[in-house]
Amino acid sequence: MRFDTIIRGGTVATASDTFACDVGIRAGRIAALGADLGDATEIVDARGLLVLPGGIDSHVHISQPSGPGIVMADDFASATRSAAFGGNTMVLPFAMQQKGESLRQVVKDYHAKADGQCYIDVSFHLIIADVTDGLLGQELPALVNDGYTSFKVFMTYEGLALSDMEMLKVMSVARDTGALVMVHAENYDAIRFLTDRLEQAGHTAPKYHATSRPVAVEREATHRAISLAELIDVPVMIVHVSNREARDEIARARARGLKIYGETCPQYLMLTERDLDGLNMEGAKYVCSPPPRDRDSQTACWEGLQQGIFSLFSSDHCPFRYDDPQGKMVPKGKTSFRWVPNGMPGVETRLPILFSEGVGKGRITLNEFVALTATNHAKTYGLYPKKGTIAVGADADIALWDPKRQVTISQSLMHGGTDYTPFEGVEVTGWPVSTMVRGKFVVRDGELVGALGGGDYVPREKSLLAQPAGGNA
Ligand code: DUC
Ligand code: ZN
Ligand code: ZN
Repeated sequence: MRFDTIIRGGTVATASDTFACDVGIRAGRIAALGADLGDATEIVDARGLLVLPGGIDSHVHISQPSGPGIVMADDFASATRSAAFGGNTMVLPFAMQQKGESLRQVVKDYHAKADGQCYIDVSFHLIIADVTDGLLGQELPALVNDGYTSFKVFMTYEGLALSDMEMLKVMSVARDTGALVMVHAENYDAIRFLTDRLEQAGHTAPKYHATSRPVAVEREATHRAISLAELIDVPVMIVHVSNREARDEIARARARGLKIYGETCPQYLMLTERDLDGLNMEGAKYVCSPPPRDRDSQTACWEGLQQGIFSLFSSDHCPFRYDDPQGKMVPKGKTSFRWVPNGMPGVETRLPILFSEGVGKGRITLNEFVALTATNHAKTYGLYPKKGTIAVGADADIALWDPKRQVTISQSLMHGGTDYTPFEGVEVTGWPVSTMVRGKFVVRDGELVGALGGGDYVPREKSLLAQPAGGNA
């Protein structure tokens, strides 16, 4: 039996096993695993390399409206190119509704931005900002039916924050439709109160962004989100958890049998609020929400990954240029941290950081790495087993990974639209050398070889976590 491609001589790792094995690919899918697979149009030599399911980054922001005068640094082309160089084969950005907009129209608009502009596969979560009867009764159920099976709600941010009543209504639709709710958990009023007070005291530098959103703000909202989910009996993913107290809220809920899941991100393992205290506006590079915390929070996030309290490790890639008035430089007349756009780039550095700091330093196993960066994302968001694993029948979405390559992370190595990386100077061991989507190389030996438009939009099934029988992500 002839294959299009055989990846020969590598070590395959999945979320459960590691084994020496060749991979036979036909028509974009994995068609055989084993030794002596025979002949192929192309033989790829993977000796010395790990053959991993391509990373799935299920939390990225691309081309999202970000306030007057602010422009996100990545469009779909640059974000998916950057993701591919980082070993990813799929990303899940958000189609974000703003007040007064039809969600269906928003989704159409995002498709128009993404169509023909992706190097790797994409699928959209929804962001719900305007909880109308029409949205709850018609648009949302119809969109879930059409494969938009997860949506994010915010408990903070001007124009986005939902009231508890609105959260309950959205959760109720999620329960009825089998969709998964993602929650950004921070207390809006508390942040506004603290921000006003800091500004009145003249505390306007970027570092006060962290002061304006202390742990209690996140812990309280996490607790409230969990309580609301318990009332509705709906599974919820608490995204970008930054600290021990919020983590423990999730752990306690799970111990009580609730389907409450957690995600953390590289910034919460690698940065602290001291990074926001740079010269001039340097700290603005690290302004994101929730903010990076302290060493104990980093430890708590590692433990969360090790103990399965967090099943997802995502980037929360939300890129703005630093040296740019449309990015992190506060525009004239807007004098405080309040106006610095929240978010940092990270889609290209997520995998090397977790591999090096996690697998390389003995904190997690290689199989846990695969679960946290690919398989669990596919299970959580209705893509498994088509995506997120190396198995016969799965899409041939593969990262060829050099476990020994030593790299110092630097902006000069990045392929996205921003002008900085928050992880500048971090030394990692382990690097993706090639990325293949549905059997075609997008990045090969560090060179972009994929075609713009080679990435497809992928409609999704319902989350395994939202099925009555539960899932195991
Ligand atoms: N916070 C978010 O909620 N989203 C994007 C980036 C950020 O910092
Ligand atoms: Zn968020
Ligand atoms: Zn986000």
